[in-house]
Amino acid sequence: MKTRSSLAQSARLMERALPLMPGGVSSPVRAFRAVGAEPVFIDSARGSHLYDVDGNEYVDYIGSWGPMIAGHAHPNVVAAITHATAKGTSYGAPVAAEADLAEAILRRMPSLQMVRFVSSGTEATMSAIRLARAVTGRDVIVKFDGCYHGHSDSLLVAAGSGVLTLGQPDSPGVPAVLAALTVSVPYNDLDSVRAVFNSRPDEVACVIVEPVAGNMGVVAPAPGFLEGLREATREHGALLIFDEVMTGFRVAHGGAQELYGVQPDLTTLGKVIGGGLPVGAYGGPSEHMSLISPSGPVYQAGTLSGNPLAMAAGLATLELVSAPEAYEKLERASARIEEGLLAAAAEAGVRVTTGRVGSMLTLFFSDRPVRNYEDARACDTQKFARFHASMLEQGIYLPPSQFEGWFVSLAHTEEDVERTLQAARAALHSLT
Ligand code: KE4
Repeated sequence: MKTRSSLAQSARLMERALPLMPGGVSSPVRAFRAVGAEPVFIDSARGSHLYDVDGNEYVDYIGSWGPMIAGHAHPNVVAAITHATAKGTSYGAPVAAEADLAEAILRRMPSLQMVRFVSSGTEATMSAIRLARAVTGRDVIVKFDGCYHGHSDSLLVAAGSGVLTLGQPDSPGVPAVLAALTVSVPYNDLDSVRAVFNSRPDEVACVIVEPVAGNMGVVAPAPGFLEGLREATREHGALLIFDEVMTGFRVAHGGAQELYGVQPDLTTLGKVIGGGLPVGAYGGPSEHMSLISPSGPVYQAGTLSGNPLAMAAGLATLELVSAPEAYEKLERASARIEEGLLAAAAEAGVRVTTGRVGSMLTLFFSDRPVRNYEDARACDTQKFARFHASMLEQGIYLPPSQFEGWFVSLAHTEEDVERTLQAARAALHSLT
C-alpha cells in the first residue's frame, strides 16, 4: 500500500499562512477541519492527479469542487488561456469571447435566452434572487435545508457545504430581518413547499433549488420533486430558480434541467463554465433578463465579469464535454466507482449508502438512504473522517467532508479507478 512520504513542506506553509489568512485558507472547507487532518498544499496538477508541495501524488476527486471535469491542465484549456493572456488579462470592456461562451451555454440550455456573466456562483445566485424579487415584486425566498447557494446573506440560512461541514448552518452577521425573508424547508418534501405558499400567498418571489443536491453530500431529487416545484411555483406566481452551479454541464450535456426534463425560470451556473477560472452566470428568458442593468432597472455589475481569460477557459472546457460520448465515459467510470465502493463496504461489513448522479457522488456512512438534510446529519462523520484519512494516506484525495460530492473527470483512468477501489477496501477494513 503506497503511503505518503512527508508533509513537512505543507506543514511549514500552513504555519506561515495561519497568521495571514483566517484558518490559513481562502475558503473554509479547504482547512480540513471536519476531518481533523492537516490540509496539504498543492504544487501542481495534471489530468486526474494532484502533486503536493512534498512531492506526494494523489488521484483527485475534488477537481477544484467541480470545475475540472476535463481534468487538470488540459492542453486545450492551457492553450486557450495562454493565447488570451498574451493579448492582455482584463480590459473592463466588451470582448467577443463573452458572446462565444454565452452562445455555447444557450445552445445547451434552451430555457436560457440571455445570460449575464459574474465571477462566482455566489454572485450568480445573489443576482438571480434579486431579479426574481424584482420580477415578482415579492420578498420571500424559499430554499432547502442542506442546499448551499454561496454565501450571500439571504442564502446563508440552513445552508449546506462548508457551513454544514463546520456545524454552522446559519451565520452570525446575517440580519434577522433579512433571514426572516428566507424560508428553508426539507429537500424532496413538496408538501412543505405547498404549505409555505398556502401560509404566505403572494409573498414568495422564488424557490431556489439545487436540482441535484451536492452540498449535503449528493442527494438526487425524488421522482416528481422537481416537476412538483415547477407546478407549485407556476400556480403561485413565483419563479423557479435551478442553481446549476454544480450540476450545470456536469450531470448532462444540458445540465440537470435536461436530465430531468424540467425547465426553470432562471438558472445559475459556475464551476465547469469557468474551467477553473472565476466564472459564474445567471440566465433565463429575455423578458426577465432584460430587466438587468443597463437594459433595465435591476442593478448588478462586476469589474472582472466576462474576463477574457476566464471566458476562454470556460469555452475550451465546454468544448471538451460537448460530445455525448464524454458523458457516457463519465457515467461508466462513476458507476464503476460507486459499485466498487458498495462492494468493498459490504465485504468489510461497514454500513454505507451512496448518492450519485452522473459524475458526482458521495459515500455516506449511514445505514439508511440519504434523501435530505436530516438523513445526511445522521451520518457517522467520525467514521467518514477515519475513512478520509486512510484514503489520503494512500494517495486518494477526497473532499474533506461527509457533506460534499466526489467529482469524476474525463481524465480518470481505469487504473485510477482500480487504485481508488483498492485503497477503499483497505480503508474500510481499517474501520472495523
Ligand atoms: P462559489 O461562490 O463558491 O463560486 O459558488 C457557490 C455555490 C453556489 N451553488 C452551488 C450549488 C454550489 O455548490 C456552490 C459552491 N460549492 C462549494 C462546494 N460544495 C464551493 C467550495 C467552497 O466553498 O470552497
